[in-house]
Amino acid sequence: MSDHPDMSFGPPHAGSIVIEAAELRIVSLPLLTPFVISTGTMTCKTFPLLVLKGEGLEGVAEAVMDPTPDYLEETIPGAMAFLRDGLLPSILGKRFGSPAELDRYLAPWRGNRMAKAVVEMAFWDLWCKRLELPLKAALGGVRDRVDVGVSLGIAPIDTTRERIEAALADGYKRIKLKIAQGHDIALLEAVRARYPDIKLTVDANTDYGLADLPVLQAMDAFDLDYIEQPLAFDDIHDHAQVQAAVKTAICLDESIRSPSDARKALEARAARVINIKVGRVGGFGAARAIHDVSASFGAPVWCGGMLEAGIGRAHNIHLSTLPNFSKPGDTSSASRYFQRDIINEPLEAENGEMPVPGSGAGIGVTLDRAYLDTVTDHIEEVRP
Ligand code: OSB
Ligand code: MG
Repeated sequence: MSDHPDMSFGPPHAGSIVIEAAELRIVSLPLLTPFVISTGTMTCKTFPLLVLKGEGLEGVAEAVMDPTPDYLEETIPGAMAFLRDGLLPSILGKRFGSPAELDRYLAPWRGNRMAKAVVEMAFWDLWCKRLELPLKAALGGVRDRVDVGVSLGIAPIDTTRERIEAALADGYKRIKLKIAQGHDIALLEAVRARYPDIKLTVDANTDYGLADLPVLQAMDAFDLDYIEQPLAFDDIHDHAQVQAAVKTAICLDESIRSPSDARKALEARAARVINIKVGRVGGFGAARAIHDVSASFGAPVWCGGMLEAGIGRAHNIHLSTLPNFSKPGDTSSASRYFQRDIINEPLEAENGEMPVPGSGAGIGVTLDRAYLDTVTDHIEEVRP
């Protein structure tokens, strides 16, 4: 844990704020339906929730790492230790003039992007409350509602068709099917037979290898908007071979952790579409830079999801208002996942459009503290 002697913490000004204290929780919400992807099954959404406090205000964010390293390397136990013993003690009691200043402060530390993201995202909320600005406005967003689709977990084909029927009835603008080896072509044949014209995508969550090129090429027959993350989580290079061999656009999720990853992937023609998850890439500073570098390549982006509860969902919706988020995102209605959310305001899509929450400052939603306490497994206060 190094200090940053070159950092200057400027004098107090309108937008600057001291981070005085932090409340760190682990929250567990049962999922209404188990969510199955190629790497495993989730029956419960467990996540760290961070509240940063300063000058009478609070900023809040959810972290997206899983209990075990199923999606990327970070884990909840590892992140809790780093946040408690490293990251939070290093920022508590300090004044930051902007989220960009916090990003520069955290930049020397390698990796740990999900842990950095939860801190940066909570600080954006806090800073926006100080400035009395909606997060959307502070980010440079351009719309009041964002197009959304659904992500459907692996299930028997009949079940998937029922879920598609329900999602289309609700007006969702894109159907993303989770696939895995052996659960791909027959699924696509059955779905396309029933729904020849819907906007359809697939997400392999890294389940394929270069040896599977023939299967990936066979997917060209189904008019998919993109094939998401066919190869390994830590690979960009080999995706270029896949993109060269298939007509369908490749979209990268797991393998894009930074703006330079996005630049390299687009330069190498390893993908034509990027999935941005603010919680995966280290926060809004990096998410915006990935948005911008993708735009410079003419590559559309869309906002991914990690089954977030209301706080993380609200952050994602604000991010999705940036102009190059031109494909439907994964921030569908919270009621698709949870019996009850941890916020007071409903986050429900209308005809496939999710309204940006709140007209006031920050993320525009508020914690339902009484309910939150009943779904909190662990709580601690971190002080300087
Ligand atoms: O790859 O986008 C993914 C959920 C868990 C882990 C990885 C992914 C997902 C989703 C969820 O697709 C989408 C959502 O939040 O609705
Ligand atoms: Mg994905």
